[in-house]
Amino acid sequence: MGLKKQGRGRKPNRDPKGPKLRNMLGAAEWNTFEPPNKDELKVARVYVNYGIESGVNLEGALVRIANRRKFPVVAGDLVYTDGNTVEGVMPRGKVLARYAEESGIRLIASHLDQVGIVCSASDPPFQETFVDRYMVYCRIIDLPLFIIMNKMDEADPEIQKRLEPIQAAGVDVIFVSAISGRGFPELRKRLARGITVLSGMSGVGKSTIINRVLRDDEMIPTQELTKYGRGKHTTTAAEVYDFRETLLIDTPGIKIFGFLGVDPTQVQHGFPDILALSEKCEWGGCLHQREQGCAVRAAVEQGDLHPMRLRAYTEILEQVQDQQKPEY
Ligand SMILES: Nc1nc2c(ncn2[C@@H]2O[C@H](COP(=O)(O)OP(=O)(O)O)[C@@H](O)[C@H]2O)c(=O)[nH]1
Ligand SMILES: [Mg+2]
Ligand SMILES: [Zn+2]
Repeated sequence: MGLKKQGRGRKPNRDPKGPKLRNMLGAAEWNTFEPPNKDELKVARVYVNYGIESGVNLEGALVRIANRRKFPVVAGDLVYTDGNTVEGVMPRGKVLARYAEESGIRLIASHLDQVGIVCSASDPPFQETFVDRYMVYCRIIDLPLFIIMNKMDEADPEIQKRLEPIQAAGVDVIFVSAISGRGFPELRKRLARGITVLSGMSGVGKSTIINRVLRDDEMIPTQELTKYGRGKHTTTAAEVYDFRETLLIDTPGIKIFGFLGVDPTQVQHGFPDILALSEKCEWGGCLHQREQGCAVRAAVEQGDLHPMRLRAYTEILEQVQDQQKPEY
């Protein structure tokens, strides 16, 4: 009895770790709210969340409105407003979510059509495992993904070869240099497909790319960007930029994705080589750990699959399993 009461007393809906998040990746309805008087309100797009306020695009003007604790908002959100405060949040479509031990799952950006992972061909060095994490997440929520390989003006000569397995798995790679402008016509064409989140480690060149994309396009004068406090870099927050008929969202790289509600058997969908091998596993729900008759582990032992691949997969599997622990 006492237990039940306690359970009800918690506020799962407002707690970022609450059980409502279980369906977040599927529907992204978490913490959305349709106000009863929505006909009297306007709809604005959140460009950046400053904490107590958000910078929103309201009928073409960038204005600041007050956030409300009960409706946390992220870059890309469509919110209802009277022009002064956030009064509601529309359902979010596809989202990017990260996870941290201390804070649980946090949304980063919403209403996404595609993800561009920005990587560097020189410094910081390219890491396949960084791409793996995005592949798992994006395959699970069916969000198109491509790679922007930047700094091709000083590329590591091995880089093209290292990308071959990723391209073979169906991921497009656009080779660019934000310094020389190489690859930018192709990049702009790709970015025009829809709302694109650009994500990548610090220092890979995201800000330089966005500046060049916008400047060459003559859509937003650079002084407009600085006027709204951009350019000075806050790597923790996501920010929206207008690009042609659509939007670009700058975000920091994600180390651990928010995988809550994801079934551990889905993880292999981000690893096409492991997925193909798994068809021969004895067990239907084989996770390729200690199961009998596992074809994936057998392939590693026979030298047909690089042990790094199984390790990369297992690392993400453990994150997914960790986030399923009942304390949430
Ligand atoms: N050589 C080279 N350097 C670049 C390129 N793009 C960006 N950089 C440099 O890389 C550093 C980090 O760029 P920045 O855009 O701040 O990276 P961000 O942290 O991802 O936003 C800066 O010193 C840029 O001048 C490129 O295509 N080639
Ligand atoms: Mg930056
Ligand atoms: Zn197996």
